[in-house]
Amino acid sequence: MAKKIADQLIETLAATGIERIYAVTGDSLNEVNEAVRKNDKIKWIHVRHEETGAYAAGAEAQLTGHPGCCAGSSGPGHVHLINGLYDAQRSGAPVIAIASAIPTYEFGTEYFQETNTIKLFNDCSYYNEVATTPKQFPRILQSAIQTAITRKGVSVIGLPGDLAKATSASVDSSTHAYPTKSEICPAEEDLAQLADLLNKHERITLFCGIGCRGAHEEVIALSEKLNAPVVYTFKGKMDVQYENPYEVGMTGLLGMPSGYYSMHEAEVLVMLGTDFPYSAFLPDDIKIVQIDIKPERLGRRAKLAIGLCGDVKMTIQALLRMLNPKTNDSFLVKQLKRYEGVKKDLAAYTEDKGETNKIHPEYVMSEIDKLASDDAIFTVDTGMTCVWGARYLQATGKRHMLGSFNHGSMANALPQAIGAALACPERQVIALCGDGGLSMTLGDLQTVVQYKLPIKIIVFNNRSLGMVKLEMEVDGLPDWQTDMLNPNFAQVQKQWE
Ligand SMILES: Cc1ncc(C[n+]2csc(CCOP(=O)(O)OP(=O)(O)O)c2C)c(N)n1
Repeated sequence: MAKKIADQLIETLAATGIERIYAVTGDSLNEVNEAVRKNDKIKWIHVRHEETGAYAAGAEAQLTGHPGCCAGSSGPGHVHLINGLYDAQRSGAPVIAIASAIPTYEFGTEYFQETNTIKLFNDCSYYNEVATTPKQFPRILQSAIQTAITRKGVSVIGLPGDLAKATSASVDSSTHAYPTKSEICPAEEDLAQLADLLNKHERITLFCGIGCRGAHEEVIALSEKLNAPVVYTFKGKMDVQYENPYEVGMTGLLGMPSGYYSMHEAEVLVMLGTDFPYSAFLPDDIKIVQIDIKPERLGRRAKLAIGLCGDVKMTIQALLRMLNPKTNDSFLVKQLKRYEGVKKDLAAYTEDKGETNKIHPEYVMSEIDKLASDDAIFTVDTGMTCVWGARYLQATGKRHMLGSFNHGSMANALPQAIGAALACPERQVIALCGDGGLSMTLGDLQTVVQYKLPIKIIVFNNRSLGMVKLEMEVDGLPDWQTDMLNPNFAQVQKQWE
């Protein structure tokens, strides 16, 4: 029997290794739903809000490195995907989004549920096309997958309902994608210039981002050779902090004085795999070096003495043999001592002060850190939960922490936990939610129940939009419209079970 376009789509996605499509079915998406029903390699995950599906697909991609997939039906269905897709795009998560659409013969007539998906998704994707003919579809699909996996971001395929049920056609171009892996290292003479700079200065600090993933040993070797304190970003924390005698904490809005001063009291700051967006926290009177796999990022946060394009692991491996080991460790010792003081101050918030009917969130977070398994996946909502997570959840080398770190959207923790629990069923998943955040995607508590996902959901119920309340206080504004009347969240979940 002739294959439909919808079947061709699902077979190709399955062959790419995609195991789930997060979606809410309906109208033009029903053919895709039916194709999934007939295919035993791929599952339909029926979320209650498409935004949840996009976040869950992004979480899968961030944890596994393989593309995630989500879908939304015509108009409002795919409009709902957008916040999660922005987050995936900003997080470097390969995600394929199927935006099903009105029939091709109605395009441009202000038809029921009509949107222009190319205009709609342009700012949150690397690839964004609408297929209109059977000959064109497999080429668009292949390009979408190829782009998502190589550029690490979102690809959107507009799929009109009439095309989804049309008979597929064969094409001469490839029907599958080619995952690529390149080894990128700066040129020898550029590394020699960097080595010369580092050999000439005494006080050097490393500032490590998520680009240091997989380069733990190399980062430690570099800091050891240079007696350099290691500061890290929130995104880099889980990959850098553990078994690291040189770490002095984070910097930035959620950071610590030890991280800040280690960077500001240095002579040279080496930024490794970080595009940390807050320039105000970077020193402007010392030499800054930036090494990043994406050369377009070089210099956009600070004036650089040297900017190099390279993979962190390979670059450090090549650099190490050019460096003279430092003998003076006074700068490092000073920063580590300051960090000890910071850790003591942070621990003070977790002490039991004997108060009744009050649980301090710092205490809760530090207890969660102790109780969580060695390879737990934490998801943290944007808001104060991020602050407590940044400070009290410790890296082990096997744990992961997901948040909406670049897009900064509320209500990410529960949806990301759903993706994490489905993609990594053998691992403990802990969603750390704000009450504002959880309320936004409350309906998807039911997705957790429906799929029997063993997610531990903790709600930091301060009955307010806490972080914004704080922002208002800091800005001298009257606190206004931040209080919330909440349900008993545990009861909500129980009633639905
Ligand atoms: C979708 C969205 N809306 C608004 C904001 C602005 N914002 C940032 S944090 C925050 C408060 C979060 O409140 P809650 O989830 O209760 O967490 P808390 O800070 O109280 O821990 C708001 C409104 C945002 N980042 N994202």
